This record gives sequence, C-alpha cells and structure tokens, in this order.
Amino acid sequence: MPRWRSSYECSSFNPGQLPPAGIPEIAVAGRSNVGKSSLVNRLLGARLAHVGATPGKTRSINFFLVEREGAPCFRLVDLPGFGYAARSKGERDQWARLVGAYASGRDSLLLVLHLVDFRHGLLKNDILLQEWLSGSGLPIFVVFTKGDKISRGKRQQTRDGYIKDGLKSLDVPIVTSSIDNTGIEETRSFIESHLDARGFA
Ligand SMILES: Nc1nc2c(ncn2[C@@H]2O[C@H](COP(=O)(O)OP(=O)(O)OP(=O)(O)O)[C@@H](O)[C@H]2O)c(=O)[nH]1
Ligand SMILES: [Mg+2]
Repeated sequence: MPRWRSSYECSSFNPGQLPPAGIPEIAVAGRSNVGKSSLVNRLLGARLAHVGATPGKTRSINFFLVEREGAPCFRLVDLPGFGYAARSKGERDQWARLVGAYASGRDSLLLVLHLVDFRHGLLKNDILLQEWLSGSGLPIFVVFTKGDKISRGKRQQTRDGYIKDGLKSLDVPIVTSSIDNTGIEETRSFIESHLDARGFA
C-alpha cells in the first residue's frame, strides 16, 4: 500500500470556520473518550490530534490532510465526542449544530467511521449517533476501539455478539487498539478500498 504522508490542516469551532469541501473526507465519530483522537493519530502515523484522559478533550472539528505519492488524497476528520452525559444539553445541542453544519449536504464526506468501545458495544448514545448519521444519509463503518482490554481469545466471540445484537455498518467491524496497533493497518486498507470503490483511487 502506498505510504500516507499526513499533516494538520485546520480546526473549526463553529460553522463559520469550516474549510471549503473539495477532496474526499473520512470522518471519525463516537462517544467522548472512546479513542477517536488516538485512532486518528495511529492511522496518520503521527501525533497530530490531541488525546485526553478526561472526556470532552476534542471540542472542535479537526481536519488532517493525507497525501499519497505527493498528491492530496483525502482528509481525515476528527469530530468532537458525542453525548458526554456530564455535559449540559446546551453543549450537546452545540455538537449537533457544529457537526450538522459540517455534515449536511457535504458530498465530499464519503464515510463516517463510528468508533465503539469494544468493552461495551453499542450504548444508548451510540444508537442515537447511528440514527443521527444514517438519518443524515451518511455511510457508517463501525470500528471497535480499546480491543486490548479484551483477551485475544474472546475477541471474535465478542465482536460476533455485538453484530448479532444489531448495528449499522457497511462491512464487518474491525477491532482496533491504539495501544498495541491491532487492526490499524486493516483500517487503513478499508479506507483505501472505500476511496477506490467511490472512484478516488
Ligand atoms: N487501553 C486503551 N486506551 C485507549 C485506546 N485508545 C485511546 N485510549 C485512551 O482513552 C482515552 C481517550 O482517548 P482519546 O483518543 O482522547 O478519545 P476521544 O474519543 O478523542 O475523546 P474526546 O475528544 O474527549 O471525545 C485516553 O486516555 C487514551 O489514552 C486503546 O486502544 N486502548
Ligand atoms: Mg478527541
């Protein structure tokens, strides 16, 4: 697979700061603290996104440019965490306003990676997020995070159980860990093949 070269592009704290659409975008969504920024860094191969031990670290939409063979290939987009319970309704509304302004009618947004904590599977907020994303017409692919917290021998059974419980995902979800790199290369390949399938090889 050709090497990705990544760089930070910009951050949007409000709809007025969103960069113009253009090149294909792959967004990373999920509950606060699920490991979005950590996975973004692993995929990019660089510590460009800010990681935090407390939920609510990422408040802006952060855009990272991935180049392949010297040419812009796509943007990886780190979204703020969805639905942290301790936050006020006002802040949840702010999430919907900002992410809604970003995602609505953005033809260049090809795919949303929905990150789900492998220890818990889909919680209420994950189901709400899936409904919101699919209601916005966005293709969803589930990526499990923190796979290192479940022993290797139990991973397949755990994943199959979550699939059986029901989830929206374009394909069989990938189990990842940003600690030991499990599933990172597989996720990169999935992104590459999705870009390819959508005509952006
Ligand atoms: N064990 C383990 N911990 C992880 C993994 N990925 C992230 N973490 C930890 O989970 C915490 C949250 O990580 P972030 O990457 O900041 O999570 P986030 O989803 O971007 O959080 P918000 O920006 O607050 O929505 C940090 O303490 C990370 O070190 C993982 O794969 N395994
Ligand atoms: Mg984050």
